Amino acid sequence: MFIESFKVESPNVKYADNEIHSVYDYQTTELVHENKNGAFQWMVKPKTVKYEFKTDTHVPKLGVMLVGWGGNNGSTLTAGIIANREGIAWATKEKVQQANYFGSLTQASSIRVGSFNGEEIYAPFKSILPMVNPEKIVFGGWDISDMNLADAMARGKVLDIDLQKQLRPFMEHMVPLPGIYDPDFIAANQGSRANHLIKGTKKQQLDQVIKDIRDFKEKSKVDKVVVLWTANTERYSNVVVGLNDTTENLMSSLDKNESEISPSTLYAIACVLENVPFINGSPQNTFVPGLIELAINRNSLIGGDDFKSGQTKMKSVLVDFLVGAGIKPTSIVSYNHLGNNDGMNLSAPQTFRSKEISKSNVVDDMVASNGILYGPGEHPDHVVVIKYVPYVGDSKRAMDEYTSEIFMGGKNTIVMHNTCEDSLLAAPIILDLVLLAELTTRIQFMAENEGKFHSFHPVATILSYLSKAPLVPPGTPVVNALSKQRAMLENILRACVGLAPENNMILEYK
Ligand code: NAI
Ligand code: DG6
Repeated sequence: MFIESFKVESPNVKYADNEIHSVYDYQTTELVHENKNGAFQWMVKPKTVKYEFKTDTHVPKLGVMLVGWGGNNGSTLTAGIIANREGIAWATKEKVQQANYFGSLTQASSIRVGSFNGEEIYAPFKSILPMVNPEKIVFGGWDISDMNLADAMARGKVLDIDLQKQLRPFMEHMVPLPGIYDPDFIAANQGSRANHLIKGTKKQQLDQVIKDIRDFKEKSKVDKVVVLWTANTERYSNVVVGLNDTTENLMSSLDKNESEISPSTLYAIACVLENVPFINGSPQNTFVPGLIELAINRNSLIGGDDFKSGQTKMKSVLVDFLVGAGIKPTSIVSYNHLGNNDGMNLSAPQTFRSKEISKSNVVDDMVASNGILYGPGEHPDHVVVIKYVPYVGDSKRAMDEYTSEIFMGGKNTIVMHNTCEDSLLAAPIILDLVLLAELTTRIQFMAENEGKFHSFHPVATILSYLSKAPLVPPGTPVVNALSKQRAMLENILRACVGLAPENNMILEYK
């Protein structure tokens, strides 16, 4: 059964006018190893830590600024939200289609809240805590192409034409702000669309982005802004001692107009200085060490990297299943071809390399979790190929072959073929990222020995479910397995309303 909303009744939860306060017992373990009479022994000690959470329930008017607003993802997301807001329906060759939020964790998925009369009861994911309504978001952003969003939507060739016609009047007046362009960081084939640029030195470009954020906030009368990079994939920046390894060096390199500071890093510095959450939806190393240090010192949220939309999402489910079932993946080969502007940009070796890195590291935690299957340092062969095929446009083809070793030397080969509009997978993920980033800035918590409330670590691991290569604070485990990432996010939000983690034991019926 599905219910629309719920409220928790418990001595551990108080719903006040402006906040939800919860007291929560976190059940965890402490590991120690001992040498007893010459024998090495691991001891696992269960422990309970009391936490308190408080969530500000005042939902702000949210502004979202997209870097690369006029791209396929940016224009598709904007169009999709307007279509939902306006209740637009359009004719396809099969039926009359209604706007929806399919593919969005926050808007279109559910959580289990319990059972009633022998039936499982589910509620919308977004009903756990008050979240921004997507239809109230004010969109803005930058692009190095001056095309308005209606024309950009047409250029993207993602949405049905009847829908585009209805959306055009809502999008024609939306024109991105000029963007920071550095041809050294993206493919040369992008030069022809770069006609809308912030001029000047790197410092002047940074100052302009800061001014843009302030002006947007003022003009659109929003309470909060979140910025998200959905612009072209850049090449990696070189991380060099003295250049960008510390905040001091990064800021002094900025003053020296050092060429190795990428456009994405400039936008991110601007956001951190303005205390505006910044999310990187592409694979490049925008978050160089000096920037991470700046974000930590200023307690300003950063999250990324690279949207986890299709092939990688499937990989982080399938490999988790195989390794969890005691089956040993030994070779993973992932091809994809696509014909949109992202594909064209990725046809250059340097930008492809950024994507290859983020697509390749996604099974490491699952492999490392099973020392029965894999010896120390052992890893499956893992190859990623991306080809640009203009004809298929945004309709990406992804082909994967997983070969595994099974019982008694047998081999098991699974082959998958997925065809799907790339931007229709990415757009709802962008929405989730901005909504969850905003929500997490309203949550404060403390452990029993901490004495005062604080926010989450500014490096937002809570967004991992949506990222191919989750950015984590130094010394923190990276989790790629999709089910674990979702459970982490859901269980933290449940803790904020005093609900135990979903453990699927259903002991009541055993
Ligand atoms: P796109 O090429 O259609 O859009 C990118 C936009 O960014 C373009 O309009 C371009 O003019 C603009 N741009 C480039 N550099 C800029 C800068 N420095 N400042 C402002 N604007 C700039 O690409 P699409 O398909 O929208 O993808 C965007 C990004 O998202 C790419 O990096 C892609 O790899 C990444 N991504 C996409 C996924 C998907 O499923 N669609 C999944 C994972 C990541
Ligand atoms: C080709 O791989 C283009 C990329 O931008 C991907 O579409 C994107 O990274 C999505 O990757 P995945 O692995 O999440 O489907």
